[in-house]
Amino acid sequence: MTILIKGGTVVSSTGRTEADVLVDGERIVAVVAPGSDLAAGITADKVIDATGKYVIPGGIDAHTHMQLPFGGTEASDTFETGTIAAAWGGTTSIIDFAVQKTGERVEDGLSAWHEKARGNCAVDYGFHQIIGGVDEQSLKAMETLVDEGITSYKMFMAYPGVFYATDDQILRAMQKARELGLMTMMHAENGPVIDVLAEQLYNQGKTTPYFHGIARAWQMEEEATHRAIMLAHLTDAPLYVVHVSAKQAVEQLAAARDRGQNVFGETCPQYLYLSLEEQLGATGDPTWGDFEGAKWVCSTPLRSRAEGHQDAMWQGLRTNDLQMVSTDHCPFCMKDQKELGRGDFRAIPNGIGSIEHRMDLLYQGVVTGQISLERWVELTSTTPARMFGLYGKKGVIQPGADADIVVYDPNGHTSIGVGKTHHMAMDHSAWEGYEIDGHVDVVISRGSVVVSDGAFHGRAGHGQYLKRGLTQYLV
Ligand code: DUC
Ligand code: ZN
Ligand code: ZN
Ligand code: ZN
Repeated sequence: MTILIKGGTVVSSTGRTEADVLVDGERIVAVVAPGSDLAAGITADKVIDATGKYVIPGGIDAHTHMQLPFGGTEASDTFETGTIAAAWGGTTSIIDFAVQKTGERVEDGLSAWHEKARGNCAVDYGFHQIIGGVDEQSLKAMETLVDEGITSYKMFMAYPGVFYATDDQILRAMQKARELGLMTMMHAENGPVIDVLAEQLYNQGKTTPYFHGIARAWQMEEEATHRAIMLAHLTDAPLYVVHVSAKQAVEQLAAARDRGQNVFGETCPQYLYLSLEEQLGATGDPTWGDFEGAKWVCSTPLRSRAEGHQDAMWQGLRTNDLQMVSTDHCPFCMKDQKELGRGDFRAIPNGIGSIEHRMDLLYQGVVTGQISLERWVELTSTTPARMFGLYGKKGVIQPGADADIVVYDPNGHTSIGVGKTHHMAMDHSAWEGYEIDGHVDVVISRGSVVVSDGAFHGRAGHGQYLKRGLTQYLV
């Protein structure tokens, strides 16, 4: 099967050009100037008219949690529903986190994750490995990850009793990672301090979702980010800080990068657009809020707009002190899930679902002049591919690359909300009512048209496991 995408503007991280794109089977085979002899000679089984539209490499969401057991329940998107929602939104690859729980063997955690995903994904998928317990066994197991195509692993400075790693454990893991070439990913929040603050608030009767954000103070994100950076400096290990939300954490990343350290940061749509004030405002009670606020409980938390955190995230994206935008897609329904924390914000499962909207939401940054069109592609596809060892196959439109392509209509429109464009397995949307200038028109995953004409044509099982190489982003 050959597909010709004709008349569009092909956008890469470095520029844009009018070009026709020819797909043969699962790969891109030619990118040619329109009107050229070469273009005139091309015939294809299927022609997609992209006139007036952008032709971009499929999105790569490098931070998702399908079916994650967490907070006494399990993230509500399966690999099937979550990757179908991804496809709808122009994301053609995800990197999910396989979990080794404390006390479990890394190999067992990983094979359980393969079991969940295999045969169920609508788009391609890879894994990072969560190391939930650093000991001799797990350090040894890290040695096998590269062969499994897993070249990054994550630790948590938060969640004592669940995933939490102490500084001495982090040091050992980073030393091992340095030896193996693995990228260390860090959830950088000081969990033990946050848990004390949360308990104190609870004991004062401050039990609504709003206090989740108060307890998870920016000081404890800045502090943990700094500590992680120093441990990375000491061990000469590259470091990738996930879900950065505090302005002060960006400053820590910027300072480390100015020193020449291989330190990187990711933010998420929620930290660009949503704030603690709006979380409160969306509830009935202007002082402490009510349970509605649970929809926006995630960690790191939404932060104060008055303090300038959202502006700092956009600035970090422009200055390249933040390199990527992933979702941290971790969906929970209100019913039976978020509701576990009614009366005690500490028991609300943490997470927001955004996998379907990342490309659209970030495109609004282009519309409002916060980032360039090229930077949009870089943040959502090209850098994720380079950062996590997929570049060439993914993240770029060029001959030889997988035919993961999105035709994006800048003149289209997308209304976000349950009952509108919503395919995630959630009974609400953190993005309800958002109106998007722009529209994901056609999505091609490894040569198959999975979304077009407002319909899903893909299937669970089309998505293949991505064995990733080492990071290609180091200086
Ligand atoms: N943050 C979330 O919001 N959900 C899952 C885990 C995390 O760190
Ligand atoms: Zn995290
Ligand atoms: Zn996460
Ligand atoms: Zn459209």
